[in-house]
Amino acid sequence: MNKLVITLLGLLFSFTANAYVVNTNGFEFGSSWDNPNHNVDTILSGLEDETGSGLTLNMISAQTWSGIGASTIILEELAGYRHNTTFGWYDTATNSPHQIFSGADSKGASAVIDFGSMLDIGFYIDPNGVKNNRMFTENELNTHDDIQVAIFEIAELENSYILGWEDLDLNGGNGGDRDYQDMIVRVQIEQVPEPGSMSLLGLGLLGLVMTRKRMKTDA
Ligand SMILES: [Ca+2]
Ligand SMILES: [Ca+2]
Repeated sequence: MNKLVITLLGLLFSFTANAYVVNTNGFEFGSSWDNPNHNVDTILSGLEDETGSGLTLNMISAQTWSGIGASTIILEELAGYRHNTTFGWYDTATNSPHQIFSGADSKGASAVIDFGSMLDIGFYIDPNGVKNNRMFTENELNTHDDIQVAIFEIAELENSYILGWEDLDLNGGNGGDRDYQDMIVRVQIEQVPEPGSMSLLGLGLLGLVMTRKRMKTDA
């Protein structure tokens, strides 16, 4: 029984690398016009988290989230528009915008947001601070349905994502450099705590222990 518990704990807390592993799942980035001349996947693979542990970033197509709030931090801004571009969240029912970061906010700026209730939300940027340039995590809201943000799920952390924005209108493939690093933001979605989740985990362990004991008795 002790061995079983130790093995489970080991799986929960073991990390293997010291940098981020980035899986783009076949998505192709362009050649960046910015200095440094890197795409978002290269930049993210060089990141380290607070503990120096490695994390796995899987690119996903999820474009909206459900939650009661969020924690956000700007990881990087590399574009010419970086002094003016704003970032915020919107209620998908109304598309009403709520600014989180102003253009003056820069790398390292963080914020905690309360949605006011359980909502379906997305995130947006206003490139160069111009509302008419607005780009959304829901690509069907963008001109030509363009994907203006690369969204990565952090595999080892709950409800944690990294958004890498391309701030030039891709214009159906005729614009932008597709480097998706003009603004890189990490977000953690706050969800309603599930009081039963810990006791369910406990029941699962108990089930495993009981099965093993029964096998021993049979043998
Ligand atoms: Ca800025
Ligand atoms: Ca770009």
